[in-house]
Parts: sequence; C-alpha cells; structure tokens
Amino acid sequence: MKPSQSEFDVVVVGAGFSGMYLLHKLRQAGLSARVLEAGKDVGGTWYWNRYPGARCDVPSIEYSFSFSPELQQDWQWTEVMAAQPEILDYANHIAERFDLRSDIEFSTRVTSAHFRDDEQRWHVTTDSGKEYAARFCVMATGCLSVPNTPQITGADNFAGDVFHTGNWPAEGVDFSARRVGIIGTGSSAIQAIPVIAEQAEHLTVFQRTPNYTMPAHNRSLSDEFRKQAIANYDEIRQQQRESQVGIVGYGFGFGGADNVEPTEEILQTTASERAALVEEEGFVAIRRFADVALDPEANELACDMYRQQISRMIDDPETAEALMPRDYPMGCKRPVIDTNYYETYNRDNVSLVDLRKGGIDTITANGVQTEQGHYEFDTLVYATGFDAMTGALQKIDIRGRSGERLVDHWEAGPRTYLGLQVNGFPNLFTVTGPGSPSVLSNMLVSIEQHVDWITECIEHMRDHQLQLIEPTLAAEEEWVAHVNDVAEGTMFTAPSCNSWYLGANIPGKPRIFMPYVGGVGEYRKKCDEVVANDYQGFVLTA
Ligand code: FAD
Ligand code: N01
Repeated sequence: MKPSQSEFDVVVVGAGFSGMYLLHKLRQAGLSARVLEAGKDVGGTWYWNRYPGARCDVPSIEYSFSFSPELQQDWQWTEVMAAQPEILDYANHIAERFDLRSDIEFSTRVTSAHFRDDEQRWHVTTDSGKEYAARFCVMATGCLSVPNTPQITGADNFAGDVFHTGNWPAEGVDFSARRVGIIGTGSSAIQAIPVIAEQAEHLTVFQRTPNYTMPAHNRSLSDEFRKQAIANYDEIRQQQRESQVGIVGYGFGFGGADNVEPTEEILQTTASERAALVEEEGFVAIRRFADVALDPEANELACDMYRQQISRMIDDPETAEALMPRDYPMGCKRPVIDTNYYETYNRDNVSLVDLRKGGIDTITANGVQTEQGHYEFDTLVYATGFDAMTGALQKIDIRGRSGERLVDHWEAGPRTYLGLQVNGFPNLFTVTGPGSPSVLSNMLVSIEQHVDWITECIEHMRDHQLQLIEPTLAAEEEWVAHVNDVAEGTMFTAPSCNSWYLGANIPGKPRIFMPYVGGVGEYRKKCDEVVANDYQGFVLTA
C-alpha cells in the first residue's frame, strides 16, 4: 500500500464479505481500489457480533464464497451452521489468501462522500480528515452494521458494565458470578440467552415482543458429508443462484417436518390432528404446511400450534403465557432458529419480564424500573438490533449531483434502481442495497451477484470509454413500485407486523418494506437482462 496515495479508480467503504470480495474482483479487473473500514480488521458482521452464541443460520457449506474453486475445496466447515469464531476465521483466511489487507485502511470511518460535478468524481472523507478521490464509490457498508440502542431514560446512570450484541468486545465477557439483564428477544438475544444463562448467576430477560423461533438442530459435519458436499459444489451453487432465497438446504434435514417440502394445507386439518402433530414433532410440524405463509387464517392456526408447543415445553404456566407470540403473523419477521432457547426458561437462574404487562420506565444505577417493579442486576446487555439497511448509508453525508443529499432523496424511504444505484448519484453503487433481495436471502449469494455485476459494469465502462452511470428517475420509480407490489399481500407487510424490514424498530423511520421479495433467481435474471439490453434503465455517458 502507498499511504500517500489518495486517488483511485474505486473507493470501497466497508471490509465485510462485500468489501473483501469487491477488492479482489476490482484488482482482478486491473482497477486501483482502496477499502476504508471502521473496524480494526476484516469480517464486518462477524467482526462486530461476537456475543456468546452468535452463529449463522444458513448451512455453512452454502454461507461461503463460490468465486474461488480452490478456496471452496480447501475450506473445511466443522458444523452444519458455523459459529461466529469459525466464520471470522474464514474471513481472515480470505484476507490472507488473497492478500487483501494491503489495500484496506482499518480504523477508518467514512464520514462523507460527495460527488463533484466539475470533476465527475467522488470525494470521500474520513473521521481522521483524510480525503480520497475516485471515479467510482461503492458502499459495502452492510445492512446490519449500525447497532440500535434505544433511548431509555436514565441509561447513563447505570453503574455496571453495558454491552450491545452488535458491538461485542473482542476479548469476550465473563458473566460468571454476575447478575445480568438483557433487553430484547430478537435473533441475537435468542442465541445469546441460553449461553449467558449457563454462565451467569442470574439472567433477567426483558421481552417486549415474544418471537417465533424454531429449533436449529445444529450438529457437526462428518468427513463423509463434507467430502460429498465439496464434490457437489457446482450443482449446489447453481441451485442457490436460481432459488428464492439462495439456500438449497444442504445439510438441513433434521427429522420430522424438517425433511419434508411444505406441501400440505393446515386449513384441511382438524384441531385434534394438529394437536397430535405438535405432540409428535413439536414446532417443526408447522413446516409441513404450505398455506401458512400465504393465508392469514392458516397462519393463525399455525401460531396456535406454536403456542401449544410452548405450553408443552415451559414448566411455569405464567412464563409460558409470556413467551407466546400473539397479534402478529408467523413469518412476518426474519425467521429465527435456536439452540435450547425455550429450555432455558425452565432454569432456576432465569426470569422473564413480559413488558406487555408494563413497559420499561427508566434504567437506574443498578437495574431497570418497569411499570411492574424494579429488577436489579449488575451487567446490562442490549440485544436491541440495528438501524437496518439504510442506517449505515444515512450516517454518511452522501451528496450526489448538484449537492443533493441522499437523506433528502430518501426522506420518504429508500429509493433505488435494483438496489444497486440511486438517481442523482452517478457512479455510486450499493452492495445488497434496499430494493434488492439482500437480507431476505443467503447474503453471500447476493453479495457475490452484486459484486460481480458492479465490477463487470465498471469494466464495461472502462472498455467503452464511458465516464458516468446513473439510473433514470423513471427506472427508479418503476423499480420502487415493483418492489412494493411484490411485497403487498405477503406476511411481511401485514399491518400488525413491526419488523426491521419495514423500519418499524426505529422511531421516526418511514414504514417501507425495504428488501426485494421477488427472489434471488428472478432478481438475477432481471439484472442480467438489464445488462443484455444495454444497461436498460441506466444512462451511461461518455
Ligand atoms: P457487513 O458485514 O455488515 O460489513 C460492513 C462493514 O462496513 C462493517 O465492517 C462496518 O464496520 C463497515 N462500515 C459501515 N459504515 C462504515 C463507514 N461509514 N466507514 C467505514 N466503514 C464502515 N446473513 C445470512 O445470510 N445468514 C446468516 O446466518 C446471517 N447471520 C447473521 C447474524 C448476525 C448476528 C448478523 C448481525 C447478521 C447476519 N447476517 C446473516 C447478515 C450479515 O450481515 C451478512 O451475511 C454479511 O455478513 C454482510 O456482509 P457485508 O460485507 O455486506 O456487511
Ligand atoms: O435485532 P431485532 P437482532 N425496549 O431487531 C427489542 C440478523 N441476525 O439483533 O420486537 C424493549 O431482531 C425488540 O423488541 P420488539 C437477523 O437478520 C441473525 O436480534 O421491537 N425491547 C426485539 O425483541 C436478525 O433479524 C442471526 O418489540 C426493545 C429486539 O430488541 C437481525 O440480525 C442472529 C426495545 C431486537 O431484535 C437483527 O437481530 C442474530 C426497547 N426500547 C442476528 N428496542 C442468525 O441466527 C428494541 N427492543 C442468522
């Protein structure tokens, strides 16, 4: 790396899997690139989210890159779904294998990115005041990279240690002999709670909305299974790319309805048949029914089966009742899978505070004051999620043509063409941006597709002496309308659903369904068609 150099073909913001693969591809294309990363090392999500229990819920065989056949052959995953340390090892291995660190500046937060009309270049500024100029700027800033800490009165008064699952200390936290309070029961909390409970003297869980979660049935991968998977990689990758969510399910199949395609209809079953299924198979019985995802009445029957299984699993009836999700459909939020989540509530050292009975008033020096009483503990964990999809982009002062600010363009919610570009912001790309399948998919499949598309676009421009690319307003409007249309009528946009997909977890954020629900296969076809039709919907200028 030449430290003094500040002009590049491309500046990339973020060194998670997106930024890492981008750097590799850009180099292969013979382009000069610099990656700027706020963290001290690579890995993004897997660098920041080191909370106990953190792991992937996509089969590791599939939550991995396909771009290098050698990497794919060499890397040996140990479990069906890898834990955070193993995924971070994988990121580090990639950084070393492809010598990526030499073009990444760590501990460098980008604060602004301005397009200069006179130069037709982006000027990118960092928190240390350094400035970079580049023809292209790619935001690989992540969809879940800005932790959300709710503004609760008195938060600063808490005298003990405070942690956020999304910004966990690299050295870890020893919870032994500690009384711990955790706020939130989303995916992160559901992974962390069973592990913290095993260590802590006592754990108090503050739950505002109970979640739907299915048992993960994670297990080690046998040598034989791994060998077979690696030998079948070409086929697995092809299927992933053509699928709805980028997952073939290689390695899933844990017994019961986990093994079957959802083909049955819950609406055709009787109450006693459903009860018998719950008795036999537990939560996973629900997976056999195809209509649950489509029909609100079917969905409610599935929710009822779900609650029956909670009753069966939880010893204390009051705790069981508190854990039962009601009033919103199953499948409207990001699916959650767990290991020993409900079992944990049968432990003597775990208590659940159902905030539906009375919310949090204040945080005090030694606990949380709710409308139901005061709960004491000495360590506080926020498992309160992220300002998702738009958060990282809107934290940067991004200005396009004529100084237009991205936050203004997105005042009523994010607007993009294909989740790749924004009208008025030439030569700025977003990886897995709003309007693309992104968080509704196996992200590594979507990241590879976006990075390939972006790099090939930049190469095309170079080879044809083109300076600028930008979507037309009409193409952007049409795409935004299409993204909304396909989400309409799905469980995702049910009026009772308050998911981060809709921005509903952040006060004041416009309620818009942000990712594209049309599926990674269809989306890929659309992106390829756009290119085949001479970058239809984009304006490319010499
Ligand atoms: P990130 O990994 O988020 O990386 C973005 C990087 O950009 C970060 O390192 C950040 O520091 C940096 N950055 C942001 N803003 C700036 C700035 N202004 N200046 C400099 N640097 C900046 N996806 C799945 O498909 N399957 C899973 O099982 C799965 N599990 C997950 C579990 C957790 C706990 C979380 C939080 C997410 C999970 N995801 C999962 C989604 C996950 O984010 C993606 O799979 C993937 O890792 C995203 O990679 P990325 O490089 O696009 O973004
Ligand atoms: O965040 P969340 P997360 N008072 O937003 C609660 C990925 N991920 O970090 O539902 C009290 O889901 C909030 O309550 P409510 C995955 O994409 C994947 O857990 O708003 N509670 C909720 O319970 C996931 O979807 C894995 O009522 C408050 C919780 O905090 C995404 O990351 C693992 C509150 C936040 O849940 C985010 O998951 C981990 C308040 N003021 C993460 N504010 C895998 O397994 C918020 N809450 C792959």
